[in-house]
Amino acid sequence: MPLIIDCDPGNGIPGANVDDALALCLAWSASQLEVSSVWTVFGNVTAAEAVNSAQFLADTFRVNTPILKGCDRPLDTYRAPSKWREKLDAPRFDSEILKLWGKSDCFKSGTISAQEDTSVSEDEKCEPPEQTALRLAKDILRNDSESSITIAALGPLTNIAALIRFQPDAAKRIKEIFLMGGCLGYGDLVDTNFAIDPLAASIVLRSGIKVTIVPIDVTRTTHMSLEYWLNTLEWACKYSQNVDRAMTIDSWLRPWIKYSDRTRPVDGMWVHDMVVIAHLLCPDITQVTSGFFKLSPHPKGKLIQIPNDGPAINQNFGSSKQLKKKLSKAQVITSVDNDRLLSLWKRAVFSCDIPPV
Ligand SMILES: [Ca+2]
Repeated sequence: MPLIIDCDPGNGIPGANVDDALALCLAWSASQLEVSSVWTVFGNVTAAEAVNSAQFLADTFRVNTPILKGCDRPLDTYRAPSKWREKLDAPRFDSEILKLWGKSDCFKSGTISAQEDTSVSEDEKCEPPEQTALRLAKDILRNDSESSITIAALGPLTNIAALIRFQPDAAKRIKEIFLMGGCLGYGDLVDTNFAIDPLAASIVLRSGIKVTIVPIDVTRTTHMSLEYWLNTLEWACKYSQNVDRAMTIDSWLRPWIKYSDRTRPVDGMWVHDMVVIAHLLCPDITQVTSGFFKLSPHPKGKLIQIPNDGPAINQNFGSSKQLKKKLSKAQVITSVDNDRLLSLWKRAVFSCDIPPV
C-alpha cells in the first residue's frame, strides 16, 4: 500500500531536530515500504527548509520519491506572526551552537552547500492552506484510484487537516494515519506537533480515519547515545558500500546528538519519529492499546485519554459517559523496545551481509 510520509526534517540545520531524518532513513531503506511521496510541513524548520533537508536525504539514499512542500502556518492562525517560529529558530543565531554544526555565522538554510536551494517563491511561501490542500490532493489522486493511502505523520497535522477540510474526496482515500504527537503525562507538558496546531490535531482525531498515536510519553523512553552512534558508524564503515552513506549521516546526526545531550534530559537524543516507521515495519517491537481521546484547551494541544470507566486521566472533565459523545477512538502505542528499535534502524540503513573490507 502506498505510504506518504508527512514530516518536518531538520537535518543539517543548527538546533533543528533530526528525528524525522532518522525515520526517513529507515523508510527509504526498508523494501517492505512503498514510500509514494514525502510531504513537508512547518515545525522543526520551515516547510521549504524541510524540502531541502528531505531532498538531501533522498540524494543520500538515491531515491527519487516526489517531495512536496506543505503548509507553513497553523490552520487557525494562518496569517498571524509566528512567535513559535522565533523560538524554534533561536539556536541558529547562537554562535556556540553553530560551532557544533561547523558554522561560524548566523545560519540560513541556503548556506548548506550540499543542500540545494529549491527556489521556493515568495508566493508559494504565503500559499493559503486551500491551495496547499489542492496540490496534496492531486498527489494522492495520482496513485491508482483503487488504492488506499497510509500516512505516517511526523510533524504538525496541518497538511492532513487541510486535506480533510478542503479536499474531502481526496481525504477519503486515506485509509489509516500513524502519527507521532500528543503528550498524555508529564503534567502540563505538551508536544510541539499537537501544541503548534491543536486545531489540525483535533480535525484529524475527529475525522473518523483510523489513527494510531505514538505519544511523546513513549518516544521519550527511547534514546540514541553518542557512543551508540559512533560504534554504529565504525561498524558500518567496515563495509565499503556503507562509507559514503554513513559519513553523510554523521555530518548531521553527530551535531544534533551532542546538542540534544546538552539541552535535554536524555543520554544522547530521543528518536521520536523513528518509532512510527519502526512500528509499521515491525509492530511487535511496540505495544498497542485502544481508547478514547480528546484534546484539552488548557494547555492547548494536551492529549487526554478517557478510560472506559472512571474519570479522565490528567484532567477533570466530568463523567466519562458524557465525554464519549465528543471523543475520538484511536489506537495508542504504550511502549517500545529501544534496543530492538535501534537495531532495526541500524540493520536496515546499512547493509552488512557481505564480508568486511
Ligand atoms: Ca517531526
